[in-house]
Formats: sequence, structure tokens, C-alpha cells
Amino acid sequence: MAASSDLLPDASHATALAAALESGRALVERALDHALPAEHAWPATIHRAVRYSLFAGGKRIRPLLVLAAGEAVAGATEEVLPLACAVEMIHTYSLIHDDLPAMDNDDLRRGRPTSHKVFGEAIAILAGDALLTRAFHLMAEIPAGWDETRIRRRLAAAAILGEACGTAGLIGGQVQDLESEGRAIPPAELERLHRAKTGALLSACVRGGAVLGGGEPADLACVGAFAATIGLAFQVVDDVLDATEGAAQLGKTAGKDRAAQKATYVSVHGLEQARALAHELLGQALGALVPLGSRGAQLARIAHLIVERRA
Ligand code: GRG
Repeated sequence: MAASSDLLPDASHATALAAALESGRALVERALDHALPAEHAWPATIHRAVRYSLFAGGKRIRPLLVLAAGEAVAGATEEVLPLACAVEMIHTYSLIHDDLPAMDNDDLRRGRPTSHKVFGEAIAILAGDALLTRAFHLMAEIPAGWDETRIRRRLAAAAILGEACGTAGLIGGQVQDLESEGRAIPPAELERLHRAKTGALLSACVRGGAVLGGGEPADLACVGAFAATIGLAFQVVDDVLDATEGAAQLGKTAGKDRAAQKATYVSVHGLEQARALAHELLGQALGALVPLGSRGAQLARIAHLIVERRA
């Protein structure tokens, strides 16, 4: 069995990491392009708006997690690719809606003016809706001739995704986020908010990818433990970056959490403790992968990327 330290990247792994991430990203870019109507398809405005936000240079961490989770259970890439596209569509929808005047009212996202600034509020709302709808449409497009096992896996992954987007996940977290502005919340409530708003979708990427890849129950338990931990770590790091980096680096307005008096890991625990917690969570996540041996290497690399990123 591999020790968790075997999963830590050294210098020789850095090149492999960059190459593997780049080829994963290229695969996802092509699949996303293929999964959406062309920019000029009727009615062109909505497709321009959808593509404007989707192809604006996101890091694609969620689809990469889906691909890596499939790899961790020795699943085929073609089985997990629809989910990889669906999670990026859903993530982009949540960013478009989060930036709206009725929510965070932001002008900058992924280094560009936000959707509503370019297309107006109505089209921005519809672009988010279109992405959410297309994500589940894509998951439901089951090719003719599939056997029952593959259909069941696809349905199970769609259910995991649906739960993560709903009131127990993304939506619930966003509601609590809005209701927490300007008031101090206890650490347990903050953790619940972060796990719902950000962790749920990241966790669904990993668990859904493993289900689609045909993971055995023991493998699913490992990736499930990894998923819960890395999902929380992602948002802790996001809180740190919001407090420490500028807009040019982040591609979005910086320092917004403090300006909006949002409860974050930095405001509740302090910067150093938030950083320490992110590294503690990384250690736990890597530990959860140990039983998978080398199959978990790509998940481990992405976990490092999540915690050590600067944007
Ligand atoms: C409006 C339905 C709805 C939900 C909003 C996800 C969310 C809930 C709001 C987005 C704003 C925010 C700070 C979310 C936390 C998740 C997060 C850190 C998003 C940024 O993800 P990255 O860094 O972005 O992966 P890129 O652009 O690289 O894809």
C-alpha cells in the first residue's frame, strides 16, 4: 500500500502534472464546444452569452476532478466526460447568477466584464438557466444500446449532481451566504455554509466521476472521504485568496468578502489559521487516497493544485 507521502508531487512530478492537466483541459474544452449550440444558432444572443462566460478561461478544476476520479477507479474517460462538461456548465451558471445585481453585484469575472454588464440582466439570467438546463439534458442523453449497468451509473451520477445543486448544496449555501452578510456566525455554521456553497459541487465531481467509472464500494468510500475534505479546502483557500490577492491575479474583484462583511475562514479564524487549516485538510484528503495507490495520483495532484493555487 502507498503511504500518503508517496502521493506528494516532487519536481519530477511537476512536469507530468502540467502535461496531464493540459491534456485534460483540452479534452474538456473540445467536449464543451461540441455539447453546446454554435454561437450563431437561433437565437444567437443566448448562445453568445453562454459561450462568453463558459469560454472565459476558467481553471476547469471541477471537470479535471471528474476525469481524475474516473481514473482513480480505472474507469474509461468517455464514461465520465459528460459529467465533466455538466459540472463546468453548472459552475459557470452559478458564477453568472452570483454576479447579478440582486446577488453579489459584481463587474468582473474570469478577467472579463460580467455577463449582465455585457448582455444585460435578463440575458445573463437566461444564460445561467440555459447552462443549468443543458447540463442535465447532457446527462440524460443516453446512447441507444447501452446496457442497464451503464444507464444506472449515469442516473446515479445525475442524482448526485442534482442533490449538489439543490437546497442542500449550492442553492442552500448561497441562501445562507446572503443571510450571513454583516453578522458574525459561529465556526460550525460557517463550515456548513462552505460545504454547501462550494464543497457540494466539488464533492459531486469526485463521487460522480467514481460512480460513472464503475468504482467498487471500497473505492467509492475512499473518494467520498477525499471529496468532502477537498471541497471544504477549496473554499478555505478561496477565502484566503480573497483577502491576500489582487483583482489582476484573481480575475475578479478582490477583497469583496471584507467589504460585504461576509463571514469567511479569514474573518472567523484569522489568516494564518485559515492557511494552516487548508494544509491540514490537504493532508487529510491525501490520506483518504492512500488505499487507491497510484490510481489516486491524479486526484492527489489536483488536491495540491487546489490548496497551493494563487488564483
Ligand atoms: C447563484 C445558484 C447560485 C449559486 C451561487 C457557487 C456560488 C453559489 C457562487 C459563486 C461565487 C463564489 C465565491 C463561489 C464559491 C465557489 C468558488 C470559489 C468559485 C470560483 O471557482 P474557481 O476558482 O473559478 O474554480 P474558475 O473561474 O477558475 O472556474
